[in-house]
Amino acid sequence: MKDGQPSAIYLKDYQVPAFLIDKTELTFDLDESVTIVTSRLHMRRNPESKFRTSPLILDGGEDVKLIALAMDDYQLPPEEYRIQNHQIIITATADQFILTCETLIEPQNNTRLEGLYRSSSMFCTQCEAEGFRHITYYLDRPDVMSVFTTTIMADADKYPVLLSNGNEISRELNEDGKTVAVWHDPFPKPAYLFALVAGNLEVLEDTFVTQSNRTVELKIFTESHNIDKVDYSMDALKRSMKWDEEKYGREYDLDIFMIVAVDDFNMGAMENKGLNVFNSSCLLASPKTTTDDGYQRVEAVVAHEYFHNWSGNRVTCRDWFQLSLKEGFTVFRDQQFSSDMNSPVVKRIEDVSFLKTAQFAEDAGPMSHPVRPASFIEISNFYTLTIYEKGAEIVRMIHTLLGEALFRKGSDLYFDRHDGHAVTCDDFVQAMQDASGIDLSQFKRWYSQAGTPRLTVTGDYDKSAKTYKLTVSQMTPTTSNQPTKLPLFMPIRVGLLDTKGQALTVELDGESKTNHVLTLSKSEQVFEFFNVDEAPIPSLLRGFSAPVKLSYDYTVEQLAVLMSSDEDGFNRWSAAQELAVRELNALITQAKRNEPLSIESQLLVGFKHLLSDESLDKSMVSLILNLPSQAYLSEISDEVDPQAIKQARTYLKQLIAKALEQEFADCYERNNIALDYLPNAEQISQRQLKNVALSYWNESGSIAAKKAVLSQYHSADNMTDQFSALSIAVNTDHDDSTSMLEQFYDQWSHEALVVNKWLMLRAAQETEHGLEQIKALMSHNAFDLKNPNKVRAVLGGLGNSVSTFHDESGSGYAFLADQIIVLNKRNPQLASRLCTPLTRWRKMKPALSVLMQQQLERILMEELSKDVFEVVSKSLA
Ligand code: B3K
Ligand code: ZN
Repeated sequence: MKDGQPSAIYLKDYQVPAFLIDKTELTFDLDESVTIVTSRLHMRRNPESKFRTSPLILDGGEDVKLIALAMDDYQLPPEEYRIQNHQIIITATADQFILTCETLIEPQNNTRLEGLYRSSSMFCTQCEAEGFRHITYYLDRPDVMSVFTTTIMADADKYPVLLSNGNEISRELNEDGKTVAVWHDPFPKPAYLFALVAGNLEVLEDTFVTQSNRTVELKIFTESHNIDKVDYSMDALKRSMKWDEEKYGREYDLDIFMIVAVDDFNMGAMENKGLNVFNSSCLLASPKTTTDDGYQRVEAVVAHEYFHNWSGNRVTCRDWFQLSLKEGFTVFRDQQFSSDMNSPVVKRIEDVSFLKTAQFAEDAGPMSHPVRPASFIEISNFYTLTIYEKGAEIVRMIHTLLGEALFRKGSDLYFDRHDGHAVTCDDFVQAMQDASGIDLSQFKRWYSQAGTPRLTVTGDYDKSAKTYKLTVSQMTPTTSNQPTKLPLFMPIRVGLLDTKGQALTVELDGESKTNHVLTLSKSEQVFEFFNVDEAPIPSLLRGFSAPVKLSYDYTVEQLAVLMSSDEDGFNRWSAAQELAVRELNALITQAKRNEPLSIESQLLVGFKHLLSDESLDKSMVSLILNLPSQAYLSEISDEVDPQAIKQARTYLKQLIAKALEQEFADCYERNNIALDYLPNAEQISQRQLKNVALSYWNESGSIAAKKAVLSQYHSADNMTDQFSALSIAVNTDHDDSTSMLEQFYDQWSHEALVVNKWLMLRAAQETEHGLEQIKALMSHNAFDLKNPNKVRAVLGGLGNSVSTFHDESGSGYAFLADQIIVLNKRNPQLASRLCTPLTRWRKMKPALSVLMQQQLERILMEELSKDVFEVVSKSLA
């Protein structure tokens, strides 16, 4: 960092705003060269602020030019205000006044993709968290809630669609050929929920009748070539609206709900009031262009953004430290929704597997932070897995502790009590406590303490007394800035099995059943079960009832029993993972020592059984067959050797593939049935199993399998099957992989989202000249540095390629650092996200660690955005 270093802001310094804005009237005169924004802010001093004479300070950005400033129609001369650090400071103000502010912005030059910018031929906005200040000067903080009226003027031919939040209250054509549309949103909201869209767009329309019988208009807008791909999103939206009424009693409140798809977008989607803006990758779906995973993502994101209408918009965050108030709760809600729409156990396994791979890694790294952080330099860096996924786990634990009925009582109280207000995580927990009568004071530590707790469990059976004692101890390793950790309050769901896998009905605290919830609150606690007829196998942390790392010294035989018989589906998967991890770790150790790899795999018997038993859930079987990922094995390693992990995974997969070649072939053939594509749970699980089986079968080296890969690739009528076959071919150096890749590009070059999949697959390819390939991709016609999806496809793909990224010369790291340095100026949010793989440097084997560190140090020498500076400097600290 060359000049002065950006400084952190702290939760402990929070003050209520000195001024409020009751009404916000905005006028946008949109144009391709300059856009003029005029605001009329109806302001008054906040009676709750103790600072009765403090100056008015409005946030702005380096890209906003002030043209005129007036107070109650009196033009302020330059000596009556000053601009400092992009803020306007006005020392003398009345207690109540109207501030008029005219600013000039250039959306066409906005490459940061926050504020107002252009994507393709449209104008669109992204204001969360602090984008609004790049549009005009404002009190850009979530606890300033205002009623917005927005006037949009734009060329009628080029921009027939003009949208903002709320309802359209008028629309007319000016004599200069511009349309003037006025939108009014009756619900007070913070500026981060403001949105504007202008473009030449097509629309899919539908309606939804709410539980109180109001008809809501639903509109999804896209560019014309994509309008055939939003039927599924519309369906998901209607299902979400219904589900939120039934599950949470939440009804939609405006007369219209709109979604717009844009191509250039920094994240997945944004919940602006009444006008959600989506990355097209999270909205568009069609069988031929979208995989099953893509469909499920669309369903989840549509639901997530819709659910924010209550958990985020009607009740919002007091300050950005409370981000998880809306994100953790809304992720929990979208997880529940997807679980209800599909298979609960499969959904849980997928979510936990993601949490344990990515959030646990974040929690153990230099950016580790509590779910309610105590400080930050750049809030955009805190849209993290900890805020979202761990935040959702915290809400899930409350749900487990309270049970369904009391949890609903708590959420009703929360929404009623805080409707229209900006509140804190404590307010959420308090509502849950008040509604249930359950003391959650110790539980609140989950919000302030970072790091993943470790649980160690031992069991002690007393044959004569028929009792079984479980001793559970917890400890959370220190994380940056938090040397001491206190014990946490958490639910641990457990059951006991006999040696054949039958559930034992046992007594705890006077209750006899097969499934108990223990509440752990101390560093060490003993739980005693009665009427235990034989020495049991404990099934611990069922459903992953708390986000912890658990260790219990199971024998291989016990794991095999859990894997085949536990009544808890999640723990069946978990036991299989544990077995696979043990074998992979043994192989990784051999690889690290340069020994020949060899193992007697205990997985074969279980896998053989899974492949032959047609009564089992196909998704579950697929999930169990998938070996722990490269990323997960890295997360659980003390010292990461990427090449050794890759070698171990390949070895074990081939060993299983060869031993069970016939079983995989049969399983593939049985499930390779032509179907009219539907993205439902039944079909998805069938395709999932078929493609996992094909992947193993191909790994066995069988010629028939190679033919099957090629034949599936060419005959597939849906993207799931086509892309699975292509990925299998590319990742195993199939003789036809080059021609398949070429054919794929030719077939899909007109579909941006499919091309992105192709970019990612090629970028992640394990080849000798990987870096040349990456460079060629970045100069390919299909690449565009302005489009975050494409950048993530190529540079994310690079991060996944062991041979290219972790090349021992350090060339992969240096290349990524080069790109971060370029993007740091164009799009700081994107640049900062791309740093993640380098931030893991301390855990890498020494030869690689030092090379990563050097690149971080090189980045730090540059003139950096706050975003990149924060991540890189914290990583090196
Ligand atoms: N709330 C937005 C995320 C905004 C990210 C800003 N850098 C999407 C979501 O979580 O629903
Ligand atoms: Zn969200």
